[in-house]
Amino acid sequence: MNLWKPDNTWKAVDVNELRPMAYVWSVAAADFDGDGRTDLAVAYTSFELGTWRSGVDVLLSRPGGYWERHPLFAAATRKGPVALATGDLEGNGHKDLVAVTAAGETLVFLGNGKGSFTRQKTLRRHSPEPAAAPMSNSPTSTATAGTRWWSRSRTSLIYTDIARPTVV
Ligand SMILES: [Ca+2]
Ligand SMILES: [Ca+2]
Repeated sequence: MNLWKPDNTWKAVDVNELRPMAYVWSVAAADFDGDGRTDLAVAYTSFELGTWRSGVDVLLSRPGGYWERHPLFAAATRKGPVALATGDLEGNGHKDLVAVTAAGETLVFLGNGKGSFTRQKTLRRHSPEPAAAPMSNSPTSTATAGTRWWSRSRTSLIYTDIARPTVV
């Protein structure tokens, strides 16, 4: 991570709280717990103890250059979250998180402003599929073509609704 300094240079610092043996696909930065310090959300795929897992960790910034790691989501798959964005989806002043998985699913996590999130289970379908068709939230499942289309459509909606999404 690179920190901007007053003399217009960058200072590279290590984030030791990242998972070992993990690929980091995406990072989103915002103050998730309202303490004035910018926190991080990290989408990763790890290979620990012989098992592939994908997920999202929230790293809350603490004084002294430390980060408090809070696992937010994990699944035993390599097709988990690969992209993250943050914004206030319902306008309650608390930063929320949106993750898009390699399987084309959209995961929405609503923040409580104190560093915790609740996963939004029910997403409104915006596809030509019958309304009665079940929509899976499992990142290990195979999404139908209609679901993929919906996810992409919803993702672009989110990206355009948020004034300045933080996407890396
Ligand atoms: Ca914070
Ligand atoms: Ca919110």
